[in-house]
Amino acid sequence: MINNNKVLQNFYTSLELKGYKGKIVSAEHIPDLRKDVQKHREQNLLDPEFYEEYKSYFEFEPEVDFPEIKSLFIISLPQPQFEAIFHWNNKKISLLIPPTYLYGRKVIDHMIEFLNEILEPEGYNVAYAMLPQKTLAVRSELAEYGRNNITYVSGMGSFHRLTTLYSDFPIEQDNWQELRMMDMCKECSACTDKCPTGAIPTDRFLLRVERCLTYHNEHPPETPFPDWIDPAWHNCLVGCLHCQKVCPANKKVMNWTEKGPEFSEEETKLILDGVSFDDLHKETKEKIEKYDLVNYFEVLPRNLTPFLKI
Ligand code: B12
Ligand code: SF4
Ligand code: SF4
Repeated sequence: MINNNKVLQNFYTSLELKGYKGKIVSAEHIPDLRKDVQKHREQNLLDPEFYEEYKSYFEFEPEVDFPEIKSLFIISLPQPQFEAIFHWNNKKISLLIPPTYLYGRKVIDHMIEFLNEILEPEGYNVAYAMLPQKTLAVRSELAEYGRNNITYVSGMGSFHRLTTLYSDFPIEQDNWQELRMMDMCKECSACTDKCPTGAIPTDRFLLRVERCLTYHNEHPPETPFPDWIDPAWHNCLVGCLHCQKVCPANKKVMNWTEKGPEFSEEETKLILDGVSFDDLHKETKEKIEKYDLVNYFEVLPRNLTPFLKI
């Protein structure tokens, strides 16, 4: 028990030193997380195609290398947006990449290492968890929902990345809150008004995923954008920032932009032509790898087209 208090203290102090925020809840809540999502499926509020596609993102009966999962650690790390540049017809086309798209794998590895450094010396194990992280963040009181269905962490706005880790660390005190929307949203509808597709509903809270631009521009490259999407609505290389940009809770973070990759005319042409990653020049491959953009490389030809107007 004394040792466990030491671990907890070390966890919260380390978070503070790094500028992260985090919470711990009992792993007994894994079925509750499942219920939170399933409930909406049963009420036919989740698009069936979306549900089929995304259910593999969650493991509600996880298997790990240690005997028992006792706790869930959820950690939030501040994240900037990035500016990618494409040279095209002697023009410089600047496109934003919202927070959490770049360096995804690096953040996960870093989080595993961060927690391992705290727990391993005390004999506890850590493993990467695949759970509905927004729900968990709000249930654990780490975050609150915005009306736009994105989570907000105090001091970070929506510019943060969530990582969840399983552990066999036993927790004494548990904290499981009701799902909560920010107070600020009660008097605001800026995101609903700004969303070009009507994905943020006025008659319910749950996002109409099938209307969200992000859902369509993250889809595999062979899926063209549906006809109802006006090309003028696209605003990012991948993802969409309309509902985060307009949000007053993001005032302090909204201009946090870091330099992303820059592609020459020749590289842009190869990307647009759909040349496979392996067939790119070594320097282009290294650039894409450096920014950890490999997972999104295949969606670039389709996503770039509306901006380059060819
Ligand atoms: C599937 C998914 C998507 C799908 C569907 C989004 C969605 N709303 O579900 C698509 C592709 C559209 C998507 C888009 C985006 N995503 Co996404 N996505 C995920 C993923 C894999 C699962 C999310 C999930 O659990 N969906 C299921 C639904 C049912 O859960 P939910 O949205 O939390 O819904 C709950 C609430 O609606 C609540 N609820 C219902 N009624 C009510 C009423 C009230 C009053 C309240 C308060 C709550 C409430 O109950 C639901 C269930 O608990 C997670 C990663 C992960 N493993 O968690 C990332 C994740 C959520 N996405 C992320 C991001 C960054 C985005 C985008 C912002 C990307 C971008 N454009 O820049 C957009 C945001 C779009 C939007 N407005 O929501 C981040 C979130 C970071 C953050 N700050 O919250 C995550 C955590 C990935 C990560 N590790 O960084 N995403
Ligand atoms: S824009 Fe307004 S309603 Fe939407 S999430 Fe931000 S504060 Fe809430
Ligand atoms: S990400 Fe874009 S399309 Fe999706 S809800 Fe927000 S504004 Fe609407």
